[in-house]
Amino acid sequence: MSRPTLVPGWVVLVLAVVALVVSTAALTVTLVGRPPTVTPVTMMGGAAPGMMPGGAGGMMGGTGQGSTTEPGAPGFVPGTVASPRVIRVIAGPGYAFSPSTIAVARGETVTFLVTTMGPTVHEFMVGPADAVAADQAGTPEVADIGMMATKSLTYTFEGPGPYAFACHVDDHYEAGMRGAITLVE
Ligand SMILES: [Cu+2]
Repeated sequence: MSRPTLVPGWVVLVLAVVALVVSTAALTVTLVGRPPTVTPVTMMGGAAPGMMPGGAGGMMGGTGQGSTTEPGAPGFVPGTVASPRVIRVIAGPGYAFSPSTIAVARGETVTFLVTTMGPTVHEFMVGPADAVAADQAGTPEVADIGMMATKSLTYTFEGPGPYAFACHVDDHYEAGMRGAITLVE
């Protein structure tokens, strides 16, 4: 009884090894075939930060000016109340905004799309620098922006400036969670 069982056992083992080799080979082929697939994924990841100008342009397709150039640059189209220029801002991770300096044309209307990266909840306040620094009531802001959430705030820079933006959650501001707005004539 044991012999007949033993022999098929070896056969099964050999078959198992063969199957393993074949499947490994198949897996290797799959993996070898993967790089072209993996590369775009890597590119997407790498493009995420750089996506801001292009992404903003895409977002603006229907309602915005689609300008991806900076104020003062040739071809720049300032945002208007009817068609604000979209600027994407990343809050966090950590206590920082990216970008930390934003150039706007004097008088233009901008829609900030603020996305929180990381588990910490942030807010985005924009306005006259002194009001922003003091967390003055009535200063335009969007609050409670949770992880991967995006909130928008539209603001018209019609005053003399200087302008700034900040997050006043807990001690984020003191930790450096603030940014400057550069007014371009
Ligand atoms: Cu914050």
